[in-house]
Amino acid sequence: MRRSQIPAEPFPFEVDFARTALVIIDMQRDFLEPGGFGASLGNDVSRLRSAVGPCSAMLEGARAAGLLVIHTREGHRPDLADAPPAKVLRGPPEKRIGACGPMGRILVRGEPGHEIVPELAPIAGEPVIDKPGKGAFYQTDLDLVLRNRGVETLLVAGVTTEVCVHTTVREANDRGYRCLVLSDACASYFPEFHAVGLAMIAAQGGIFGWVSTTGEVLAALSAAERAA
Ligand code: C5J
Repeated sequence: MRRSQIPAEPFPFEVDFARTALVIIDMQRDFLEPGGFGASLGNDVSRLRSAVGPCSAMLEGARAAGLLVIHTREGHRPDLADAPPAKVLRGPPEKRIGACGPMGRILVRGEPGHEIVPELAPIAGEPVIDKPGKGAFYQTDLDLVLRNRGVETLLVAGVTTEVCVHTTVREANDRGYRCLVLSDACASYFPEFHAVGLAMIAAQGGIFGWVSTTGEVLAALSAAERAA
C-alpha cells in the first residue's frame, strides 16, 4: 500500500498502512459498565460509551484492510502478586482491586469484568496484551509483538484518554513509534480531561503524537485500498 496523508493536529499525518497497527486500549467491562473498577472509583461509567461506536467502526475498517489489531486489558493476576500495594490499598476495602463485585473480582484477570465489551471482542489472530499498569508497554511483550510485525505507526483508541491512552502513547513515542490518537474513539470520565489530554498530545508541534478522527482515518484507509 502507498503512503497516505491523514488530516490531523498539529499537521497532516503521513502513514504507511502496511506498517501500522490499531491499538485499542482497555475497552473492558471493568471500565465501561456499572459495578466494575471505574464505578468503584466513583465515576459515571456511561461517559465512556461514546467511544464504543467509533472504536467499532475503526475495528471493522482495520480488519477489512488487514491491519494488525491489538487489544489491551488492564488487570491483575488472581493472587494480586503483580499489583503494587500502592495501587491496591486505596479506598474502602470492599471497593479495592481484588474485592468481589457484581462482575467478579475487581480488575482481576479471568473475571467477567476484565473482559472486553462484546461489541469490540477480539477475534482469532488479534493479540490481546494483558497489562498490570496504565501503559501498555510496561511489563508486557507489546514492543516485541509490534517489532516482529514491522510496525512503525500506531492508531490509538480506547479509554481513558488521560490515563491509559496517554501513558501508552507516551511510552510508544519514547520507543520510536509514531502515534495517531483517534479523538472520537477515546473517552474519559471527565470530558475536560479528554479535551485537555488530546490537546496535550498535539501541542508543541505534536510533542508526543498527532490527533485525528475515526472518519478521517477510515477515509484515508479506503483511499489507500482503492489506490493499491
Ligand atoms: C484507569 C485506564 N483509568 N484504562 N485505567 O485507571 O485508563
